Amino acid sequence: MKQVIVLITFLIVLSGNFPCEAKEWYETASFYQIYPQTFLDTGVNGEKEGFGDLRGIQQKLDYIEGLGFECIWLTPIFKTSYRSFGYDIVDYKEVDSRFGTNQDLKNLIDAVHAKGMKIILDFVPNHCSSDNEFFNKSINAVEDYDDWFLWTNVTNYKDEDEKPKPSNWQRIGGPPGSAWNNIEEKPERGFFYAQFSEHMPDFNLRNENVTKYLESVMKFWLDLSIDGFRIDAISHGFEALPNEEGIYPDEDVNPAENNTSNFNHLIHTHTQDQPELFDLIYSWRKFLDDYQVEKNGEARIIMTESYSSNDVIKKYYLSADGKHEGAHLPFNFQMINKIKANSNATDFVDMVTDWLDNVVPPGKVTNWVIGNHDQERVATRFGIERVDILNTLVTMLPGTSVTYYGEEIGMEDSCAEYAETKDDPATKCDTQSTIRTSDAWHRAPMAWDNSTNGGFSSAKPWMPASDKFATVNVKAQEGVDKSHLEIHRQLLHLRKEKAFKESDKFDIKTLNTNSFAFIRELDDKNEKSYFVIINFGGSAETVDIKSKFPDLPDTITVEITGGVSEYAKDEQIYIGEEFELKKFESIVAFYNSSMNLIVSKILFMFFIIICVIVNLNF
Ligand SMILES: [Ca+2]
Ligand SMILES: [Ca+2]
Repeated sequence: MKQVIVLITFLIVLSGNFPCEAKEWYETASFYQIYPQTFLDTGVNGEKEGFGDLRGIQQKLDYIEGLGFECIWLTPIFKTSYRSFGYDIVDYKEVDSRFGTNQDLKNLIDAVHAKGMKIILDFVPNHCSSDNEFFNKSINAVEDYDDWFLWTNVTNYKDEDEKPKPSNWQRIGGPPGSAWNNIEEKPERGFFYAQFSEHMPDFNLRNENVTKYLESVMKFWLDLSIDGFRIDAISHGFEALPNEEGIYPDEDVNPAENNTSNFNHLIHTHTQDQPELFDLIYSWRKFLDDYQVEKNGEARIIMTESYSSNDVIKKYYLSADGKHEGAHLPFNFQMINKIKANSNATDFVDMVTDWLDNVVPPGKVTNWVIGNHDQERVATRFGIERVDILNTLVTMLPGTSVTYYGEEIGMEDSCAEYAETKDDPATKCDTQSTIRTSDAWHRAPMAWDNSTNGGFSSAKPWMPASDKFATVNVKAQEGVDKSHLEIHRQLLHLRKEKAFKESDKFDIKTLNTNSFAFIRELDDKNEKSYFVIINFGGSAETVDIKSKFPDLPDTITVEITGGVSEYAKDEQIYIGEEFELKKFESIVAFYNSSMNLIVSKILFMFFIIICVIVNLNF
């Protein structure tokens, strides 16, 4: 028997084909985030009105698939009051008529699945629209609905205008102010809590009827074949309970933030990441896992949006005792939080290693995000010359990648006049601060070509197109060597290679002040492994790669480069000595260290033979 085990081990080692566990689709998928109202307007309701729709997305599926994306995430498309563009939901089970119908969504899901891709929806459990019938019933204290939201008549705090409030809790969106609001016509109802806007009251997630309803929403869309949910603003799900006198606890003032109008002026110990939140996430995970088993199918996933600290994000993944699974993919916002235009190589390496070593539990999957509908676009934040670098980083690091629509062509933020601002928080700001506080700028129409409004719509778009659309658009870059679009396409297709789907070894190190590099290596050296070199800095740097990565071969072969690089595909780079990286240069190269493998195989065979000879009991 012992000899048989030795022989099998011997053959596996010799073949280089190590058995590996099959991965679920989400573990390596590349996600494409679409903001539907600015993607493509097809005139779903008879004529174009400058508002994108589901049929527009379906029309562009060949484009999305051709780029190599594997999953689409749609920001909310449900019946909305349009004050927060979809995040204020009036009916969770109905597609808003501007986007189309439930049947249009079903058609889109089927078309996505026919291409072998996945599609997930946004799920907004923290709050709904103040126009939602549930809130209306709650205002009127209709039986069983009176405590669907957080109501109180107890006031223990006075705001800056000496007006009594239940506590000092602040809202996030728009101008600074209390998160507690009144209904003028119903003074007897007292105050209701709304983290984001008085038009978006927070649900009382301790009410089982509310969580049962939310679960029914998930089931509704799962039954329509949706593959999962991105869960919005979930860190705000629960708030601390009032004491026996009904008094809500004030939050402590943050001594590090003197600006009282900044949300971080308070330390949000009572309104974020409350203990009950994690049990709710674990219950959703179990619900989805049960659904998967019931349907005998692939994973239905949840991605959670939380900008919380590392220790808290760990709990989003897994309970402390390891017994309860949480979100499949808690969003990793480290690139957004920690990387600035003046970040250096150490910042990048620390950001990546800290996340992988200290946050992601063993066996769990990470993800990388550089932008979304709440952030300045990459080209606006870091400069157009860094677009390829950041797209390379997001797609080549281990785990899943998330790309916000338009980043593949290096789109910039729009720059609308104040009068053209539409979102609720921004319209309440003064014109000066609006320029940078409005999220609408990051949600400009997709630039398809240089026709009217970038080809998004012949009607006036709800947000003006970026003024760069005449040159920065899909048509201008399609098929053009070293365009952002073609580089992104190459990166996404390369991601499908074994080294990225299954890589066994990842190692990232600084090379110089602004240059860093990482490897994606397979134990099976019959396959290609990859080496990614990036200079984030605005000046050339000389790097000595072999001193940091001594096991690399002296020569590696270029696969993909960013736009500034002069290296061509399949060109050999000699890294046995120092060489110069251009400013903003990024290089993805491959190598095959099968020679090293042959040596290790011989050593292993030798070890086995010795073991058999001396008849060790192993
Ligand atoms: Ca439309
Ligand atoms: Ca809440």
